Amino acid sequence: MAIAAGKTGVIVADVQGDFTTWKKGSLAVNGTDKAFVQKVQKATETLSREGYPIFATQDWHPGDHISFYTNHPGGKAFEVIKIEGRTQVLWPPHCVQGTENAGILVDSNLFLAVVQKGRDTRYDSYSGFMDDGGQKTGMDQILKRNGIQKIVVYGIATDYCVKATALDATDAGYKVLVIEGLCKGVAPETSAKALKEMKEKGITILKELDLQKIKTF
Ligand code: VGL
Ligand code: ZN
Repeated sequence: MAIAAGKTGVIVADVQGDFTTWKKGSLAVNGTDKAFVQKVQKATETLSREGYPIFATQDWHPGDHISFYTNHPGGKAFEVIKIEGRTQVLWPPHCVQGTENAGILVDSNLFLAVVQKGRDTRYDSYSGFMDDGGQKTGMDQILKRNGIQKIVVYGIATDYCVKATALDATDAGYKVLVIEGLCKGVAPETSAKALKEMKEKGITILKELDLQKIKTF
């Protein structure tokens, strides 16, 4: 194992069938074809081989989840509404617990732990650390238990899960690096804004996987 690798972990965010064009997902994000997922798989294998512990997030909703437009009479897909003062995008039903397309497409043998999120019907949860109601997932504890102080984040979607996870990690005191070329976003404008916001928060953005830069960030 590489000497400097001990304190850095990797979070692979929501690389699940429903978010991909490859699997004809219900919330397929542009550019998430088979080649993209294979690129993420290869990069994750490389980082694992280099000794970095790999963690994953998995969007894991009950069928009656608040984020599904089908659970709001008259609601439309991608409509933005307010719920108790919170902004909520109404999504097509996706990542329903136990369905095939809720499965993670990266080889699960690479993961030390998978953190599921969005399990509470009442709250959405883009972040791997906590939901919109402030309820924490196990992520922070798991990372701490493994001595992780710096994290590398990539996956789907740049403008939702990747952004929220990276920002929450920063707030929780981790140093964070995002690999842009291993992410895809729901929309170009919000993805550009997300990258800008992350940079402004002090998050390092790499275009592509660069082991030297990951060793020293
Ligand atoms: C996500 C949309 C809906 C994400 C989750 O984790 O990026 N996006 N649910
Ligand atoms: Zn979701």
